[in-house]
Amino acid sequence: MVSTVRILGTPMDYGANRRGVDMGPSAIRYAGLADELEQAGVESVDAGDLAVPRAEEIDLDRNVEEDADIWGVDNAKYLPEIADVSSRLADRVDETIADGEFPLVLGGDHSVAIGSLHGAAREADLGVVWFDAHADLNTPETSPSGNVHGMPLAATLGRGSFGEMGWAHAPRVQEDSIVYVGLRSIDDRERELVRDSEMTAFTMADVDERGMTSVVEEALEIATDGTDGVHVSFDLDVVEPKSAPGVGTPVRGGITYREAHAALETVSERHERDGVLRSMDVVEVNPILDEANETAELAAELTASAFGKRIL
Ligand code: B3U
Ligand code: MN
Ligand code: MN
Repeated sequence: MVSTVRILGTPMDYGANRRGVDMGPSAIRYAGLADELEQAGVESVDAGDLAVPRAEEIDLDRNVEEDADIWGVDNAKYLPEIADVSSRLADRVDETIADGEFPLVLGGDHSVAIGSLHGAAREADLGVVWFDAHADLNTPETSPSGNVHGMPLAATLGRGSFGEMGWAHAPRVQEDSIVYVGLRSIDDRERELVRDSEMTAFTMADVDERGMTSVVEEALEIATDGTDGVHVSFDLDVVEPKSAPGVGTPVRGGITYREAHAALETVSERHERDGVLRSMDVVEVNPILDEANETAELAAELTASAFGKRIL
């Protein structure tokens, strides 16, 4: 069982350059996260949301020019704002672990992982299991969109130039301890980066061939090998859009509702055996794109599966 779960809402949408994903933390709470966690038998405390200024308050033209002039980075939208939120989030995650609680970061877009990984890897060698349709390994140099939610792993690994956000490089996250599950949409230049890296990538084809349980068991083997614990980063767009319609960049052919539960049940089984889970984020829920808050409900349910909720 995990220690008390501390919910750290991070309503950041700068990385997706799209409004709505900032409402993710509220939508997941509204969908019954606290009840779900109770049913999983874990205690939780809600630490509220980090302060994130609204995107409308920020002049993006100013921002882009200043990014280029001051930060030396011209293809990473809202980078100064993301750096500020990330550094505060990293402190909160680190503090939570130091207090003996379990950080559960609710995004927001996937750029929140820059802060959660940095915080979780301050006092530990950290393995990572990254559930996502996308590889999120673009750098400002390779990104086709300039959206930082496609770049968090590059920032963590110290690849590409992030100007003054270079601090995001977390040396205690080693490439060969990072494992992807569910990949199916990778940009051309990003594909080279993944292929040339030491990360392990389980694509949808691997999930088809081997089954989810076996894939996640192996992912955890790799991520725990030589590390002190594992961070699970769960991007809801890894799930088939029919079951998770409320995400900014849906990609057909994702994991099913059942596979998603099986994946996180496998994580929790492993955690029950040897306490490997250190921190987690649940990201990219955008309730505006979802008529019935179905994606947030799924996010809440899946979190409970990760923390030990079972059918019987
Ligand atoms: N790889 C694309 C698209 C993308 C990445 N992450 C999401 N979308 N959610 C990019 O913009 O980097
Ligand atoms: Mn992602
Ligand atoms: Mn994604």
